[in-house]
Amino acid sequence: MSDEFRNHVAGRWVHAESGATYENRNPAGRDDLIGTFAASGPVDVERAVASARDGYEMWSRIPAPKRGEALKRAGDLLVERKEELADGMTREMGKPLVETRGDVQEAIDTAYYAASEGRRLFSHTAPSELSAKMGFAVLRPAGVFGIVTPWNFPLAVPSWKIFPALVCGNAIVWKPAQDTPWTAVRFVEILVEAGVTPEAVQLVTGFGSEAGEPLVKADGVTGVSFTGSTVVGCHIAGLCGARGRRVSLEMGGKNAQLVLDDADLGLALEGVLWGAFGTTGQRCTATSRLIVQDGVHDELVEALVARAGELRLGDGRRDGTDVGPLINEDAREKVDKYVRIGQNEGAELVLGGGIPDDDDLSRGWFYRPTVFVGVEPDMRIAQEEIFGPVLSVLRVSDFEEGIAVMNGVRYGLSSSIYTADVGRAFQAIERIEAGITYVNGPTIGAEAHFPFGGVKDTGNGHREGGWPVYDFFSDLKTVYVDYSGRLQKAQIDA
Ligand code: UN1
Repeated sequence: MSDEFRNHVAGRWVHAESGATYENRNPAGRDDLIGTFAASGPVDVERAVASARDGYEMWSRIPAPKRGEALKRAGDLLVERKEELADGMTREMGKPLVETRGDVQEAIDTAYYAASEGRRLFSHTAPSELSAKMGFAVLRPAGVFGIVTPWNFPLAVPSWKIFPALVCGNAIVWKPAQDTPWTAVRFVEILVEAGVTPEAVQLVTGFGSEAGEPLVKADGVTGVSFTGSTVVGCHIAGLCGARGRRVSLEMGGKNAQLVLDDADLGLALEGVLWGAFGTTGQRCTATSRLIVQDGVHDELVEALVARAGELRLGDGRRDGTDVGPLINEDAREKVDKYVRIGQNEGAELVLGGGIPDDDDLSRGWFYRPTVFVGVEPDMRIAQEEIFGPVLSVLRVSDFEEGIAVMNGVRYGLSSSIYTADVGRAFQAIERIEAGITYVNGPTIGAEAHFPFGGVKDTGNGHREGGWPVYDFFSDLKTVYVDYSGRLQKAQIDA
């Protein structure tokens, strides 16, 4: 007997209208069935959005500081259940417990930040050009937001969207990735238990084409916040554009770590191991290119191959596991396809490049940490997002070439430079085309209270995290108060 999980619609836990369900299994061992989940369709989405409109009416009238208090309680519940959530999340998507604990912690940090934002939600005021007149702007709740999220950070990434949306007074309809519905059910339970108006939090699980797309198109949706691939994100943006809806997109990456001759190589090595193989390379911030200056190239590559070859693949719930499985069969096929592409392009495979043959890994979607050297900037493995444990190493002769290679891709999310030269570091900060640059740190490690997002094909100009996200989830109203007692004409009487 496995557990059966439902949608959260109109304040109740309900089956999909059609009764359809789907199974979700552990990617580290496919005979471990986590449960069955609602395979939602357009009718479920329509009901959820209709109820969310009511939820919005109720929740938006609660003063923002009080909304913040509910989020504070949600943060406290996440603290209490951290271990249980981390364990379930690892079972559901595979990354080691140390990482899923970090995922929960990121949601806790976001909860507390958003909770305190209930007492700020600052806006601007400025002097009027006329006397006895005042102007200021206020943030207002905007409506109902469609939230569409990925499986690689099943709690952290949704929390970046849902906590800010809620503290701003909106209702949400959430379509989580089909591979991580368990975490979504648990998160919604926590939000309701913490005191968020139940109708302000609607959950419809299932597949993109059957539930995600109807959500983006549904009447009554004010805007959409999406994290996922660039192809899907641009499709969603088209649907939103045609309907005049706001949309925040967090999409692909091809992040690079640049190591100059004067870098601390030990530090650079630790950084690339964590950046490339953490979360099995399944992060939008993962290091998928290592760009190394001539003078230290061979030494760094040799150490990298030795260390990466020692990483222990396995079930993330088992002690000692460094790298978990890929999320599913399609993901593993995609990674393997790119490895063949890299070989055909003439890159040299120096580590991994296949499915491990150990018996106890055969039930999961494991893939060996893989390193290519001799990669040229125009090869597909240097240009396209692979989303797996595959690192492409590129050799450059100097800083200028390093920056050119770094910027020579369509994406621009995260980036990193290792150098002891402060001037070079600041030049890199100025010239790297990315939303995030780390100096002497890996490409991963974003913190909840700083803006997160990318340039070029990674995003559409919005940011999550930090302070800017509260503007996305609010409407801005400008207020003029004329207390002169006479008609004053702006621009004319001035
Ligand atoms: C993502 O990969 O979708 O900086 C988000 C990091 C994490 C967030 C990653 N804190 O890698």
